[in-house]
Amino acid sequence: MTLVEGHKQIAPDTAVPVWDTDPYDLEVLVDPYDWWADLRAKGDVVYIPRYSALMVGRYETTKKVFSDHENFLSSRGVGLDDFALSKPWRPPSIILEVDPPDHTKTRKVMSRAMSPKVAKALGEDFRQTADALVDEILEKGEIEAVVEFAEAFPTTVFPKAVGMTIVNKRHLVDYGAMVFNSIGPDNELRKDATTRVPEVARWIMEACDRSRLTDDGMGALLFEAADAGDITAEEASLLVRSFLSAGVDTTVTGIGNALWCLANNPAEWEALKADPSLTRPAFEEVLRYTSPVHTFCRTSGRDTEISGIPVEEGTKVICSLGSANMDPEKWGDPENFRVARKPVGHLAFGVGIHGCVGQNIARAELDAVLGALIAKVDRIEWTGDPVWRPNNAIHALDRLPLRFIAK
Ligand code: OVM
Repeated sequence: MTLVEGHKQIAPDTAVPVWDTDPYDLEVLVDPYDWWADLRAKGDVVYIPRYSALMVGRYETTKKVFSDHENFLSSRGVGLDDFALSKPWRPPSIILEVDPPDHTKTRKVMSRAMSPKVAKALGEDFRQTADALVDEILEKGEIEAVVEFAEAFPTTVFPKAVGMTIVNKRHLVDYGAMVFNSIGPDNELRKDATTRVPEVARWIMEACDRSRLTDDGMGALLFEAADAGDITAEEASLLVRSFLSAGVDTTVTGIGNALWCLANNPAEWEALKADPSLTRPAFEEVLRYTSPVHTFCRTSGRDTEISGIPVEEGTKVICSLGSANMDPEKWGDPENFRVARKPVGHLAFGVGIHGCVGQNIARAELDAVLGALIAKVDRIEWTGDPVWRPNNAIHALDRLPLRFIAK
């Protein structure tokens, strides 16, 4: 069998449009919007010869593939490597890279550890931290907001929420970037990420050990589930690793992208300040408009179809959540960032049984951050040009030179 990017080479159905392009080209990753429009224009599903994979980016099709966990598996990896054929770069996640019935048990434990009740209890600390951080930023006036705001907030509140006693903020941010770059092809981004794997991954696993966690955080809730016999202690540690894989870089990106949206759309910032009840909808619109996680793959576990087109077993399907979130068929005027849109059904958290299990925590973090901004900040202005940072799965900023002017 010929392997391409760690998965089986496929012979696509003759009815599938062929598009000779690279979804992971650096230029596409830093400015994907026109490329996404081209992807949607090609059809419901396209064949990407470079990676011998299918790709979807229209809203309805992407949602359908993502919702269909019986045909489109996660257990064979959510990147281009097929775990049935090539060795994963780390022991697979027992909640992300898994199918039912195994998934059902770990998902339940993780949902409980990040329930609305847990998120609500964390809200107080999130708000205090956000208030203090915004005060600090207003004192400085001009900042590089990726490091000084977007990274600063989650790396302060999240390890605390998990109950970590050893914290290395740099490792936490880098590990997230590694995990997300690793679900792309074997390009420079992935190679760069993996050169630092041994050091960072060892630190991460140490930090996940029960002995390194307090007895009152979200981590402790997982070990309590182990004590109750719902999962094993090893599984609890691996689920703490999932917190650290998926909980830092994503929320860092959410905050950075929110600042980018608000600085670029002063009238929308004014509308938000005038009506703080739009805080939650504004964050949902940031998610729709910028898709912090832009791409995930699935693998067909059997011969199946997408939009009537045959799909053979073992086919990687690259799903562009970012493109789906900009599909005019679904959104009408997707290119306008509108805080009052209320974009119900956006795919930024995914959809179906693997939909983001941490979304309550993410929303609580952004409630706190946006709340503090609304309370204290009058204007958010550029002091230079924003720069995007390419990543195989994350659509994030690298630099946000901003000025914050107090009310
Ligand atoms: C994990 C995990 C979960 C969601 C996303 C992610 C690719 C990782 O369980 O490790 O990043």
